Amino acid sequence: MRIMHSSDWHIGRSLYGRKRYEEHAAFLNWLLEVLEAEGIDVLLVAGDVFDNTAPSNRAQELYYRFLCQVADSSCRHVVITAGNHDSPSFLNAPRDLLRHLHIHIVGTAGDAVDEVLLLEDAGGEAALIVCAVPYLRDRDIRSVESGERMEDKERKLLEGIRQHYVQVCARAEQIQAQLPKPVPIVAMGHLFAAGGLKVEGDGVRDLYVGSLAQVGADIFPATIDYAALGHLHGAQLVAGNEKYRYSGSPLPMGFGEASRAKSVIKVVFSESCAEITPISVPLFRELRTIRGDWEKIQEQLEAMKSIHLKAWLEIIYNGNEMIGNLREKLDELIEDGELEILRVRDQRAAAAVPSLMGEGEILSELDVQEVFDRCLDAYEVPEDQREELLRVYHEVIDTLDTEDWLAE
Ligand SMILES: [Mn+2]
Repeated sequence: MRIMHSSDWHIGRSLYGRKRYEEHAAFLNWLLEVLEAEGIDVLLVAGDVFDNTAPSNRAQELYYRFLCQVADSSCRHVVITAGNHDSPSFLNAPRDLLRHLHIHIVGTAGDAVDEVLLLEDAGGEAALIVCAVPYLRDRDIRSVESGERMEDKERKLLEGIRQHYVQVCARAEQIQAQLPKPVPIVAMGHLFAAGGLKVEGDGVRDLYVGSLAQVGADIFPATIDYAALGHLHGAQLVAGNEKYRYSGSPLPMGFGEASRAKSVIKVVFSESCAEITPISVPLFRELRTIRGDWEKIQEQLEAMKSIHLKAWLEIIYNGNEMIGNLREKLDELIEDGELEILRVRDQRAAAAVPSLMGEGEILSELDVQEVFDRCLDAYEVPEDQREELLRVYHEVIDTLDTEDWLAE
């Protein structure tokens, strides 16, 4: 059996207000070609198919069109589980219909029986067992008692996840024992395995509020031949074990991830072993960060323009000079080019903010006039400009219905 493992597509995701449908469409087209070219039998998607619980029509169109194309391809089965971003009931709604296309959906955790699938090869022979475990929600697995301490909650949560895998894997072994010859067992999961890595700006949302619940690799019994995991957006092994992997997201999720290679994982089972090969996903849109003072930023933007680079940019200004119209100046520079600036961070201005507050003060204790006065000081605005600025500021304040505004 030839398997492809992917996860964390996050269809419908935006980056600083820009939708990324084009990239998702390009990725799904590419994936379809790879499934055919590699002769893949089973595609596994380990959660976070969509970026949110109510996907737009366009996001749904991309998803269903892809599933329809896979059903027509040489790839015989698709198994999709829900992640923490997905709505379990939304994914589940078309499951009976999709089953006719050999597309298996597990949105909600429930009875172990429903999560263990026996997939057949082209000849109708049993060829693979998949433990299709979705993201386990707190309420799916933990019995809440009043007055519990945080440690108790976390302990019970981890114990619940462990127990769930014990049950599901026991069911898989039971099915295995009834087969004329053994077949590989693959476990899916959408969880944070202990020791896993996140990077700033990779868009991984914490799984459990107030919890550091991380699952040890020992939750997978030795009978598991491969664990296809989702949730962490960088491709990685779990505890150094080649058999337990995160495929990572196919798109870089933010500027912090822009230089990371993206992949899907091919797993080919033969008689005795699994051959595991990551396949690089092409970059469908450049994401670049430019950091520096004005001269450096200008120089790099000119260089990118001269080679007609088509990219989304993050600009981090860290020069000493205060540039009031930074955004305007940047927009002028990239006019008529194929560059787009998604985010501008002015570190000089940002650094000035903490100095607005004295020690032990909190913002809500200051009135609007005090905040503005401190801004004028912090940015060293010359005295002769202050009167005019103050007048305009008061005009703005007066237009706000402060009564309603403060009552929020
Ligand atoms: Mn995710």
